[in-house]
Amino acid sequence: MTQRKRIFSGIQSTGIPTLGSFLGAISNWEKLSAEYDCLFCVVDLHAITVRQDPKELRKYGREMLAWLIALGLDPEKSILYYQSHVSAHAELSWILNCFTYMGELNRMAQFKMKSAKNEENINAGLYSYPVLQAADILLYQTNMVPVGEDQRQHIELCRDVAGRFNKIYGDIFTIPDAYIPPVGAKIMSLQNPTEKMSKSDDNLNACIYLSDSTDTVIKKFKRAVTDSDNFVKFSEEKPGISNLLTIYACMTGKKIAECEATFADAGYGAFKQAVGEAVAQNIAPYQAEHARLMSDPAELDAIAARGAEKAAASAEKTLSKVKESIGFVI
Ligand code: ATP
Ligand code: LTN
Repeated sequence: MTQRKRIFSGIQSTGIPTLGSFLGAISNWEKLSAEYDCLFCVVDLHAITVRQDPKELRKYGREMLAWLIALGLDPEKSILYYQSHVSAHAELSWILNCFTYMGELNRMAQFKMKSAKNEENINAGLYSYPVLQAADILLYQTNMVPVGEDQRQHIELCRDVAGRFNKIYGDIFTIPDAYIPPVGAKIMSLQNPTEKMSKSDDNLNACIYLSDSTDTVIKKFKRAVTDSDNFVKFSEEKPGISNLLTIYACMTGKKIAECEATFADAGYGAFKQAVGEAVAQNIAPYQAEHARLMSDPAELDAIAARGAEKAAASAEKTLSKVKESIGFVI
């Protein structure tokens, strides 16, 4: 029997997941998990690159795990766990820091954006964030990393660092490919459609959280910023309407052209209402499942413990190979 290819992806426990992370990443995780050997990690070590309240961080950690399961990831088939439970991530990250150039990290768009937003706390962890991400991926000999468009640059860096390491020490790491969906890879803010929808946005109207009620979802779409020509068409000059068309297409499984045709004579009011309803309808069953899972935190912790045990066993194999190849006394 040939071995199944491996998938790894991660999500930060910095809040409730958004429609953006669902469409750009998690919905693909669910589809891919049938065919691949998967690890999905709640990356709490990454989360502390921005200051977090301890109670909130713990709450959002469990919340995120429950969301992943509610959204269709089966802990019996995929490995689900918290990054901080597997110490190999931090260990390999240190080692890879010594193989990553500052010039490479200086170019990272996410670092530039996050340091502009957190001027009072531009810490070394935020700077070397992509190195920890590379460690996450490389520890498991990952073949494919399903992420949104914003993570492309980090996966490229991971490939470069892995290639550099392999060139010096032999074939230690599998070089991973990014898996970025053709539609939905970058869902934009509802208030500023030239910026990514992000769960850490201060403007609550900018973002659909998967926990939002039907009323809230519909209200947020009604308030979504668009142009004023009232014509439902996908175009670079119409980022707001194009974003809503992308969301509607993802929710209904239709092609963008079909969606344009459906709303050709509708006007923005009716179109926004339809997008809101499609999203609310789509997320409602996940919310019910999430609530059920959250009612049993002990079971969630047990799932995470089993996940960490399996992940650690796999990570340890790569870490030992790395340590041996580098020349540490073993
Ligand atoms: P934060 O605001 O805390 O930095 P985030 O909302 O930007 O977080 P995560 O939730 O950590 O991002 O991202 C998890 C996954 O979802 C990543 O693969 C990321 O590329 C993807 N993703 C996040 N936001 C979007 C978006 N707006 N459109 C498409 N994919 C997204
Ligand atoms: N950086 C990602 C989260 C993340 C990740 C990973 C994604 C951490 N480690 C490994 C894929 C693979 C983000 O900000 N969304």
